[in-house]
Amino acid sequence: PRGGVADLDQAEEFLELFHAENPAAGPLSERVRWVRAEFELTGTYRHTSAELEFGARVAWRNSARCIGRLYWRSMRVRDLRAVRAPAEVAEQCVEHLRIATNGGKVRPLITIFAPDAPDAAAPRIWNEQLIRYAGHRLPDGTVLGDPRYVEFTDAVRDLGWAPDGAPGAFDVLPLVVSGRDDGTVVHPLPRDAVHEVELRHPDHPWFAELGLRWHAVPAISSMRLSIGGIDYPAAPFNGWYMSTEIGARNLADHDRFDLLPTVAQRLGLDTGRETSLWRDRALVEVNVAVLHSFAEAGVAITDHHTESARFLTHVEREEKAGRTCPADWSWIVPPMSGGITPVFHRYYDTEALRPEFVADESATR
Ligand code: HEM
Ligand code: NRG
Repeated sequence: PRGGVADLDQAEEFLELFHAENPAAGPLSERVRWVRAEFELTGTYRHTSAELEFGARVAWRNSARCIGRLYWRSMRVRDLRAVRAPAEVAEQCVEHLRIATNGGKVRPLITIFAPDAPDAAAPRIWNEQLIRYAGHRLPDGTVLGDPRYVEFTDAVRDLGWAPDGAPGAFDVLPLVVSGRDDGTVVHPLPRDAVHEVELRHPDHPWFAELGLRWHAVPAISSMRLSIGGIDYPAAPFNGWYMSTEIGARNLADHDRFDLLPTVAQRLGLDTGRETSLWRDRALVEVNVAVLHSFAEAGVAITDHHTESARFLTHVEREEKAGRTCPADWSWIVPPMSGGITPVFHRYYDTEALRPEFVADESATR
């Protein structure tokens, strides 16, 4: 439900889960009585810090598309529910990146800003992730940078932003945050808050000449966190990258950086016929370069074989704990070498569970 009206049924369902998994938290019935009364008076209720922390971690545990859930208990939660003003939200997103980056030893982290409430709308972060590269539409119709963000780049230009110097392929976009009554701020990210890795290949010196790089921390900022009927539209979170996200999608997709033809050509492969498997061979080398470069730079990253095995360990642990683990096969199976990872060879429970992260427009609109 939108417009700040919390849902009492969802609140009770969440409190039952919280007390079942946290027996030390005291009696459920008292807490439910309190929340009902608070709800009657104010139309909403306030999570305790322990409920908020648990709710955020379980929302990760319930993310059916995420292969990285083995460490769901270890995520740090920054309780910034008192922060609502757009400029302060932007500042705290920068602080989030600094804490999460941790000099390359990336820490899973979520920062939770003010929720929707009957008397006040939550702040909105317009960026899909805290760090993304601009897509500049050039006069000849081609795109310099990440084509996925052409529209967003045009929108922030309309708000007065421009890249430092001439447009490039890896210009970090500014944060855009708005509040219902406090307007919209455009907040460039300080350089030192954006850790990046320059990409090289262990066996091909020419690879470095391509001038490729990627940011160390994937921090999704466009999903609404929903806990016990309360909506937190501004709740950016991060873990670390799995190499295929960068090497097999961001740099490889035809509608993203589209690098396979370039790399295949530099490898001297026959791009004239599909049966040479030039795409597949180039794809492997791009992924080798991503893993090699992150490791050399001391930045945390995981590969799709390791992560697939970990994920099955996670599913097993969840079953031992008496829980089902919702998983979406089409997202869990990595975008390369699917059949040689163990996650390919089975089916998963698909029933959605709450608390959850929701990718609907309500996080940004
Ligand atoms: C999706 C890995 C941490 C929540 C994904 C995907 C991968 C992944 C590979 C699929 C992405 C895609 O295909 O675009 C990891 C790894 C982590 C991690 C290696 C390391 C710790 C987290 C954390 C959260 C999270 C901390 C939330 C607290 C999600 C969600 C999605 C997702 C909600 C679906 C995103 C969407 O619908 O676009 N993750 N993840 N993950 N992950 Fe994780
Ligand atoms: N594929 C996206 C990121 C999606 C989430 N992946 C994670 N999340 N690893 C990309 O930027 O390539 N995480 O919280 O670590």
